Amino acid sequence: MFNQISWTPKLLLAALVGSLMFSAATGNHSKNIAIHSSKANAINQPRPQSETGVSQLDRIKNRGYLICGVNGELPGFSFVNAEGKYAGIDVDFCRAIAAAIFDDASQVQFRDVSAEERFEVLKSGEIDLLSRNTTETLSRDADGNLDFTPPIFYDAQGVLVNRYSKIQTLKELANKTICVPENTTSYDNLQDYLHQFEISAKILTSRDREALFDFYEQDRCQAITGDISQLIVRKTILANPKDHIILAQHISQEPLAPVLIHQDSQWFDIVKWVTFALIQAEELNINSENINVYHKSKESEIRRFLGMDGRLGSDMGLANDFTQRIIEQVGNYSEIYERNLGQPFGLERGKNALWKEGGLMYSPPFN
Ligand SMILES: N[C@@H](CCC(=O)N[C@@H](CS)C(=O)NCC(=O)O)C(=O)O
Repeated sequence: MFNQISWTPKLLLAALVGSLMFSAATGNHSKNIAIHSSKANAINQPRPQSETGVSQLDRIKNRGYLICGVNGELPGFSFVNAEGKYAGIDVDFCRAIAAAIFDDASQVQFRDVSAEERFEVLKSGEIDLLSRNTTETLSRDADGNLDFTPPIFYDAQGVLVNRYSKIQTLKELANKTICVPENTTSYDNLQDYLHQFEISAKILTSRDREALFDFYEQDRCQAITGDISQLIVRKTILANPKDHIILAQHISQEPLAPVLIHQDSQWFDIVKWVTFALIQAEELNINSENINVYHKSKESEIRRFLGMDGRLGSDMGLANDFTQRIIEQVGNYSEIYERNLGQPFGLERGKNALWKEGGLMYSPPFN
């Protein structure tokens, strides 16, 4: 089982500090990736399968490993932990894909990409997949020749304030300064919101999330906005975490989903059905601990799902038992969620619960 860490507050802090030090040591963003010139992009640009005859799956198999673009500095989603290993829900998702393709969840290389460069790096062909707390929006989907696979985390945009500021509603942000990261939906949504509700507040922005939290702690801004998950995680290392609250009102919904280039429907199907396999495994109560019991199952739904009958995997160019590989090596959705977000940060499942428990997580049939 991957990165099974028992998270104590100390370890958590060490991990987060370690991750921040790592980023400082390597230069804040774009640690492993430089944006190529447009000429280099043109050379690297993966051409449609119809033109090259080489599918994305074959490219990955020939290379011998998957390349995933991640945030790299966001505990719970993707960061380098105290043991120097990448961890987080976005990271485990990439490992699940590697397990499905190679029967080896470790056959994946992670590259840190900033919010600003993420879509260009994906389009340049340097990464196979962007698994980086990225919100699905129509303009991103349509505009950039990109495809979003199903969300792996349903988030919302929230606002963090000091509880002694007495700010309780978004309207009370009038005449205050609000910190927000650049090149994000958080920035666009904040502008829309202030405009729509005629709230006159100042916006203080930066590409550097850590700088924004510094501004907030120095009271250069009286509120900070972003995906609620990251506010919850980052709040844990503020000087006095209990002094800060997330307002009950939300600015927007932020479905975070993996992204790939719109060019190869087999690759899209693989990434999509790996997501569904994680959800379906939870729904069928199959996890990394009990999967052996299910090898002897006589239920046709389970036999098909685990690839003992039928050819669901091979129809997509994978092994028929790709779901077994994922569950054995990485776990089901619930295991991934608890390992990365539930246990370390106490983040409740909420919208990320299965549909039958009131959430939005739902898999179409494995038929
Ligand atoms: N989900 C939002 C926000 C994601 C996001 O990139 N958030 C900030 C805060 S964690 C970030 O990663 N900033 C660091 C950077 O710009 O590289 C989006 O897709 O735009």
